[in-house]
Amino acid sequence: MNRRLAQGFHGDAPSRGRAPVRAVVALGANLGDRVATLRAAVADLQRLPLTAEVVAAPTIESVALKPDGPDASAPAYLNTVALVTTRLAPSVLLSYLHAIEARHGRVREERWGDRTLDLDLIAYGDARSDAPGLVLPHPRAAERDFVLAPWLSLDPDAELPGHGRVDALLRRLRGAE
Ligand code: PH2
Ligand code: MG
Ligand code: MG
Repeated sequence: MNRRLAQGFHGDAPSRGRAPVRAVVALGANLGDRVATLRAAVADLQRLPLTAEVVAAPTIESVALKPDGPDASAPAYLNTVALVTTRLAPSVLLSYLHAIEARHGRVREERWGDRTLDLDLIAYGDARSDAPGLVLPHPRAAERDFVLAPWLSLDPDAELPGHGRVDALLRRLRGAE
């Protein structure tokens, strides 16, 4: 795709002078006032330094996915995706995402436990990374309808680096259900 975007990944290099990169952020909430929390989190993204053009998809409701599969007895999620054009390094952006989660009362306890807010960095331009704590693209994005569908609604030509077109991934996922 875009070489400048691919070159945007430089670990912890200083932010100044970086080319803007389009990052994909998935938002989810299944506790508290989900609508208000997601709205506030998108506003927080819009206030990030070195960041412009935050566009969020309409929210969708989805059954909570737990390590053993979907769990209809858990509170349902509201999910959305935001496209964020940023000059922040990926590790810095991720730190800001964690800070926004913490500001909205996120407590890190059990894996995939219920939460007031979850922000996942799904993709950062074309970057691929196996760095612990910063795997890019997000390792489970290709299997998540609640990530792919809102993303596709914002960008009909979206591609998940290393996995191909999001529309094809979503069709395959839905066909497999
Ligand atoms: N996030 C999880 C675990 N399970 N289920 C839904 N429906 N939506 C989520 O955003 C979600 C989930 C951990 O990241
Ligand atoms: Mg998540
Ligand atoms: Mg997360």
